Amino acid sequence: MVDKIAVTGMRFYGYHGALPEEKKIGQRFFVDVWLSVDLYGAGTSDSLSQTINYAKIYGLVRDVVEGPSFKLIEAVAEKVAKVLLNAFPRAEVCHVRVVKPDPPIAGHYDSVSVEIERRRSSVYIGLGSNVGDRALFLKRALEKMDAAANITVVRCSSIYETDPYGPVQQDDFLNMAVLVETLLPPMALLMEIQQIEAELQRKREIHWGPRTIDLDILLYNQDAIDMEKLSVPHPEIARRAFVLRPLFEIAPHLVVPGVNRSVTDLWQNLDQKGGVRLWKANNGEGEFGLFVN
Ligand code: A4P
Ligand code: MG
Repeated sequence: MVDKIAVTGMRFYGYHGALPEEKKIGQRFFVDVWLSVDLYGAGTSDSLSQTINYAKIYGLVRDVVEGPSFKLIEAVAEKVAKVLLNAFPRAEVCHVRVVKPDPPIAGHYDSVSVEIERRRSSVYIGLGSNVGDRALFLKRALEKMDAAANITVVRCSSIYETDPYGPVQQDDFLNMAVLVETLLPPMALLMEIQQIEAELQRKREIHWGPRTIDLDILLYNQDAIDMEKLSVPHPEIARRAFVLRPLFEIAPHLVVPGVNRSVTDLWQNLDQKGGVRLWKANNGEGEFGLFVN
């Protein structure tokens, strides 16, 4: 998206800083923001309802910068991006620059600043459970994800009961897939879902073994991520019926980067489609379309 709304050179007086005198005396802060937003509708209709009101941008940024103090301008920038992306669903990307023109350091310089870019990301997450009250663990995990700051559950598949996949002899799983929208970058999202696993008594005893809840990041936008602790798309997607079946239900046209094939293509051409049974259909009723009593 190349269309942008910018408000630059906003000037405020705030109390952010690591030193006690910065918190007491305060200092000047300059802020620039750029929001990527499709402006075609506004440009052709000449209607304010088709765009983002820049007066509101100014007010929201002022409330953050003149509000409670942070130690770091990184934290100020992060809060500004979060507030703006939450306030304006039309904005896809938020670019923020926070400048301290008079920081308390000796020497000659113009200013210090940080610049960040945060975006709304679409992420598919696979859920699995084969210990205890399996449906309750899925439900709790969904509730915790939705309650987490910066994650919203957008769409859920039905729940499927699946034969255990892999070498470990264990009970059948309940599996499902969900689409979430998040402002978190990939590693922060992984940490968040691992925290939820821990809260739901997940123990890491046997690799591929029984678990109260397993949350895997299947896809993060169309990104390819190859880090020590995070591989996205999940490397096993294309081989696993218990992942492809629920994903096929909620995202049939989604293309899996790397293999460059759609979920429909992967599911329909999967050799081992067996061992996946519909356990509870998503009928659109109740919380997340599931879990009506
Ligand atoms: N990690 C790397 N990439 C990712 C990612 N995309 N999402 C790392 C989440 N985590 C990712 O995972 C080990 C490490 O993988 C994490 O610390 C993270 O840094 P884990 O969940 O602690 O260990 P695990 O679950 O035993 O291993 P793994 O490889 O995640 O196993 P899977 O792939 O989750 O498979 N059969 C059925 N029918 N249904 C199931 O749900 N699940 C498994 C486990 C086996 N058989 C199953 C099912
Ligand atoms: Mg896992």
